[in-house]
Amino acid sequence: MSDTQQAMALLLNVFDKYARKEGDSDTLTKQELKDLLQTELGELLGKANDKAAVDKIFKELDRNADNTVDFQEFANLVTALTVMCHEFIKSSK
Ligand SMILES: [Ca+2]
Repeated sequence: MSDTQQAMALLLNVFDKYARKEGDSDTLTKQELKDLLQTELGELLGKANDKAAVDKIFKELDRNADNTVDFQEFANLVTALTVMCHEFIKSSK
């Protein structure tokens, strides 16, 4: 597998691992998103422990406002974080 394919497989695995914890196994609830952010991205996000921050991220991701985050909505977060990392790497060169 190429690096890109590995990265995509990893993302799908992470999403699946948290989405299956409670309720619908194809979507993330707010609690599942919180667990995912804290466990997988805690260092990167830092403030993910802050309840208001989790609420804000959840609200922004849940574009169709059905109170769950599906994979398509989750992908927006991944894109935003990837762009952020890219900017960071570019600016630190
Ligand atoms: Ca949604």
